[in-house]
Amino acid sequence: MADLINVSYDTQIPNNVGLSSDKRVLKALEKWHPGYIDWWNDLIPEQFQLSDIYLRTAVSVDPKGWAKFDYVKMPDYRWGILLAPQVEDRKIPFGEHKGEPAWQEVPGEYRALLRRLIVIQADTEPASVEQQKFLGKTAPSMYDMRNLFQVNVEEGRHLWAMVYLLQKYFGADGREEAHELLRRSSGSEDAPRMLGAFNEATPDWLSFFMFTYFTDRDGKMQLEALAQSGFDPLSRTCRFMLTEEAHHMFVGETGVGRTIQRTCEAMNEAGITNPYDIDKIRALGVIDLPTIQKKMNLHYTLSLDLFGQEISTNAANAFNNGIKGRYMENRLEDDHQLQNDTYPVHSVVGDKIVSEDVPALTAINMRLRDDYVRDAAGGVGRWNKIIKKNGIDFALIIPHEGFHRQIGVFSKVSISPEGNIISQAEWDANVGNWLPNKADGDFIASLMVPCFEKGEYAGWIAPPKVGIDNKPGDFEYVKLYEA
Ligand code: BYC
Ligand code: FE
Ligand code: FE
Repeated sequence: MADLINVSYDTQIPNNVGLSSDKRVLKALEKWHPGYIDWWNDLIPEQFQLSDIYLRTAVSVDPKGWAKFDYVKMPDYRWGILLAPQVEDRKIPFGEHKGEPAWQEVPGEYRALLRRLIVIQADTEPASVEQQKFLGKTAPSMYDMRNLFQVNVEEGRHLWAMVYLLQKYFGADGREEAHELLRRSSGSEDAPRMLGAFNEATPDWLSFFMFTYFTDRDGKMQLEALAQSGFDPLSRTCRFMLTEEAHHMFVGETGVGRTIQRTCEAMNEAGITNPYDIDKIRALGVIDLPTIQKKMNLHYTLSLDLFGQEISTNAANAFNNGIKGRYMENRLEDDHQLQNDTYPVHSVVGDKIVSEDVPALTAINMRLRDDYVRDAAGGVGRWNKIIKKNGIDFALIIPHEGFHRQIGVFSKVSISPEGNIISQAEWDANVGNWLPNKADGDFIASLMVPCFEKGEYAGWIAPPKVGIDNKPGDFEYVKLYEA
């Protein structure tokens, strides 16, 4: 197939995969479409569905042309199926099939494994939109509201991307899975989303920023690993999704950074130097730094759980079979097969945390998590620079990998943020200082008042340094119409 760069609009579903000549898949997607639109319309409050929002839409997948900005009503957003251009003669880059031509069809023996990974990836996308569904109502500015909805429509598109793979390559059970993706729902009792973090609430905007910084970054790492896949359509889909992911993490990093900036400014204006003078700081209408640390502790650790067990035969198989690779696989200098390699993994032995070398194949999840931790540390360092620049004596600290874990070797013990194994009683006595407690949540909720005047910002957050698409500070990012 020739490289398709420009998106074609000759069917209801914009795409660069030649849908108009693929009648079977087109029909299946057209059948799925109304359910998707219903899901979207039931989710996002009507007031926002009617509004014109300054969104970017992909109209081409080449590096310069894919982001076109214009006012769009969200239900009219062109959710498209966009794959990165096919690399000619692409070879499977790792595992036992390394060097063989990349698969253009699903390899029969790995069908179940591949489908499972695609379904899990797919499940997270609508889940995140569900978690964020009420945030529009308390947006701290129109700029932020626009960013929220940009993230939401793109997560919707990511669902389309995975549903396309299911419909095109997995026949009847792919259709069944596509259907189930619209049936499961975040936090539901009887049909919850598949992974833990995607059933948690995103109750306020600080959570939203932490989520897009830490949890969307798991998305980045997982997509990077899947972009290496020997199954070429999955690789191409993930490569294009990654271009959108960068903006989601930008929203998170700058959102937390602006929150910190405003807190520091308010402290300085009021002459408060002690960051632990919490009542006084809160009285200024800003979020104290220790509470920001607690929010970070929560979202960081929920995100660590998304990497699965440290030692996993699922992950070993996915690597060995050429289905899911490592972060930056192409830049790693080894045999890309890991038959004889080892990798250090922590475990709990008695009351000690020890490191042991295990076969590298089984430690693929751990390795990706280590790469994630390094990647996530960058922004935390930049947040600390903001605090320092404002002359306040405080630093955010990434907690120990064993703190507050539900999955893996640390899930059975209690560990402090510093990495000490502690008793249940000690955990219970301190958890309110380490993770957001009820009073913290209530306080943050009290600040979540909408600020819908163009160019204005709620008191707890600083304006951004630059506008979206280089727009000036008073740009009308959302034209709000009453329902
Ligand atoms: N919660 O052998 P293990 C994103 C299950 S985020 C609940 O370690 P594996 C996004 C596991 O399923 C990226 N269950 O599993 C971000 C398994 O169950 P079964 C999403 C969990 O497969 C923001 C069992 O425990 N994409 O895109 O090695 C906004 C044994 O575990 C959890 C992907 O994750 C958990 N946290 O590793 C929007 C990529 N962890 O099958 C979007 C696809 C594990 O034995 N998924 N379990 O019943 C994968 O690569 C892997 O499935 C995982 C788990 C890395 C998630
Ligand atoms: Fe996504
Ligand atoms: Fe994302």
